[in-house]
Amino acid sequence: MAGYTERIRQTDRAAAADLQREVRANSTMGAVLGALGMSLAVALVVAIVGATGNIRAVTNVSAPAPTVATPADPALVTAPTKLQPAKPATLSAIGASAAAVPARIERTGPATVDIRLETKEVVAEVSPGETYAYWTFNGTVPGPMLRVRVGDTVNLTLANDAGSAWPHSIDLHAVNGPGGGATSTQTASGKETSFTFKALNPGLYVYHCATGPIPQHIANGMYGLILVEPEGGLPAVDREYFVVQSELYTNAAKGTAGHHEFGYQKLLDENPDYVLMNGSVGALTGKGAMTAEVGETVRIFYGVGGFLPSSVHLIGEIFDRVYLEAGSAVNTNVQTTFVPAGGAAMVEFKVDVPGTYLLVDHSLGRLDKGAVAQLVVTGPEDPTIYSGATQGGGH
Ligand SMILES: [Cu+2]
Repeated sequence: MAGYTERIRQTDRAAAADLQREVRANSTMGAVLGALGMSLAVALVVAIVGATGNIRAVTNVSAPAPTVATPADPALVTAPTKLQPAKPATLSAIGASAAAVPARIERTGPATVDIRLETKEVVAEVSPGETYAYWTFNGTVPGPMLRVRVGDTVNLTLANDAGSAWPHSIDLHAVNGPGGGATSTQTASGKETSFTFKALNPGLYVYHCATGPIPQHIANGMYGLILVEPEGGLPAVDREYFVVQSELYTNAAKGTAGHHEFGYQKLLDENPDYVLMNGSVGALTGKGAMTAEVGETVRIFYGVGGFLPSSVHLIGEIFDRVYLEAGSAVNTNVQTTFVPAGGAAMVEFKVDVPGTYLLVDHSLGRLDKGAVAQLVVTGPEDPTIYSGATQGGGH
């Protein structure tokens, strides 16, 4: 064993000596280069010339990188640190109230229904001190929730405000017909158009503007929901709310004071600055929160008006029933339901315990971009169901 150990020591000493020689050589080379004022790149060229004598190789190695053309509008690519000042808001609030759901349809047969919508371009705060030029249906984001019954004949009129800089239109996913109505409703400012459709399929559908560039019109706020009630109507519940998730793609991050301009490159990259429920930061929290009493059943009509699919989750509750993709199939006992872009879901649940519940997209980074709503439940506690604190964290 002693002989073996000694061989190891000798090997170690030899390796240490090699290492010391290498370090000395490198520091000598560094000192020489430093004294000659040579950069490492130049030294590399010298080394290659020395090794190969090939001037062409040197030319290739030392050639500068190809010049990349400067983008025409750097603001679309690089977020400025400072924005133009916030613009005066033309509306006090842009976000539609979650409670603005039309009443349940009680009639037992189909009817002819007249719906009139007005497209309007406005400036509003997405958050205090942060303004954005929204494009809207009826001056809110999302646009108003519409409610008809299967078999109804719908006469839809679209008026475009005289102050609009752009033409607008409407494509309702509830329509069977070309463009969902968009081919009939390309409407110049100050004009109006109309078309008629029969609501053949029950369910909850997204509607949106379909005037080019369509992604820009949608991103600026032009979407909403239309419910086509089934025969006999949806089951009665105590409360109904509607929530539409969407994004804003601007030229600065959420929280940057000033006027945010539309940022098309961020839309292409699917990298929004804001992810919102009902159009603005905090639209559905605090004074805008949904409310319910212990023991009540709640239905939320949930749509995705923007481009990011959503994993809809109510922290501390379980959806007793989910109308998958807002069609006719019902799943039960669901923790998180998936809503695709341009799609919707209807969720129903009974609230058992008082407290503040957060409705989120479980891609939770989006919470910091604004995607959160509150449901405030009041009433007596029930320690047989839950005996812990009723306020505080979660996730
Ligand atoms: Cu539009």
